[in-house]
Amino acid sequence: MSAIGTYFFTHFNYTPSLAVQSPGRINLIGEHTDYNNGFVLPAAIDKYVEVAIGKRTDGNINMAAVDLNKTATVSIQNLKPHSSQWVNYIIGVVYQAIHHISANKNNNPSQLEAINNGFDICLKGNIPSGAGLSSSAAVECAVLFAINELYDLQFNKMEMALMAQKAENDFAGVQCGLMDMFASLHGQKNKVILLDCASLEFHYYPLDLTDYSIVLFDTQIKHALASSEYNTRRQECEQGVHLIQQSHPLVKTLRDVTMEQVEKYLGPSTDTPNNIYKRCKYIVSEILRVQAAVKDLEVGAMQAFGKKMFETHEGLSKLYEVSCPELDFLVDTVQDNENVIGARMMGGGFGGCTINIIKKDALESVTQQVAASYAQQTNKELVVYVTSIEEGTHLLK
Ligand code: GAF
Repeated sequence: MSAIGTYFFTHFNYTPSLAVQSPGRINLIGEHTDYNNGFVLPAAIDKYVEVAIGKRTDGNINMAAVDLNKTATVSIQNLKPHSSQWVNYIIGVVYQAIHHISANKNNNPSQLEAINNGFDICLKGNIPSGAGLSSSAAVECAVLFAINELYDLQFNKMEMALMAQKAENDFAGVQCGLMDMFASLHGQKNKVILLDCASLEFHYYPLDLTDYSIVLFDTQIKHALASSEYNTRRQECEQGVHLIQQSHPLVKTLRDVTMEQVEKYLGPSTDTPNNIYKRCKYIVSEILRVQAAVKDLEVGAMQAFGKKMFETHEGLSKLYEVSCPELDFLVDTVQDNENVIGARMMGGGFGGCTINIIKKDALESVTQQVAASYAQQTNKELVVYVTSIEEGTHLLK
């Protein structure tokens, strides 16, 4: 039995029907572009959440979170946002699954009946929470994948990603985009995925880093993604779109907007609030940057790719204003280091990790140097993850 299966047995005293592993994610480039219908370039990583699940017959969902040492029970008949956020990550996707099945006119009533009988679920993981590696998306995807298998619901991965996003929006209260759930479910070993968040088309690129490693430097500052700032950025982008729409009614999102339009309708010569101008300027340039970065990847121009990562950081810090002093310090520290070809803050921001592409030969010396300066500057320990790119959500044998 898998380790998570054993935990399940300890809690519920019977053998689970199945177990699932679902990874966290990195994102090479394309930050805050997902909810603006732009492009992102994420990958699944070697940090994950595991769940084991078994059927019940009394209509309850019994949950055991091993790492938190907590349990909870709710009735499946009455799913609504819970006071404990970890519970929301589980019941939010169950609610979405039930809703999705009920809304489908050709649904199979026996599926609804089966899922309404409830289940036991046990979860455990090693994704540091608040580090910007999408531990919550990994939980949502693991639970959804598990119930999809358990009840043979036949959802495809994109449907599950969209349902998990809706669960995060409606139950966890974060107006996040699709990237994290998409990456967790669709990851493939040693490949990054270019996702077009407008058409939902995606393409895998082998990431052949040969002499380089992807390294995450964790500031240990807990990002408060659910805090108002993330949702505020979204609103500011929408306000920018709204202003441009008055002259260009066909513009629906910042994906449809050019840099010239940003300057003309939102720039310093207009009376648009400066924040709206800065946010939109960053997003429109980042959407273009991801497309150019993918061309670098295609021809193996990793130095050019890395340079774009630094540019992204500059935009996130100065224009989008979602960085923090610790993240800026970590990027500044490696900016002129010839062994680091690219670095930037990653994820929602306000803490969490920077992502760095570092020459393998120099890995130890660079990390020691960065850790020492970080400790001196902040009095905090730098936590370092050398990451590998792994398979997305899957059943555990
Ligand atoms: C968080 C969100 F959940 C994603 O949807 C994305 O917007 C990201 O921040 C920023 O790129 O991880």
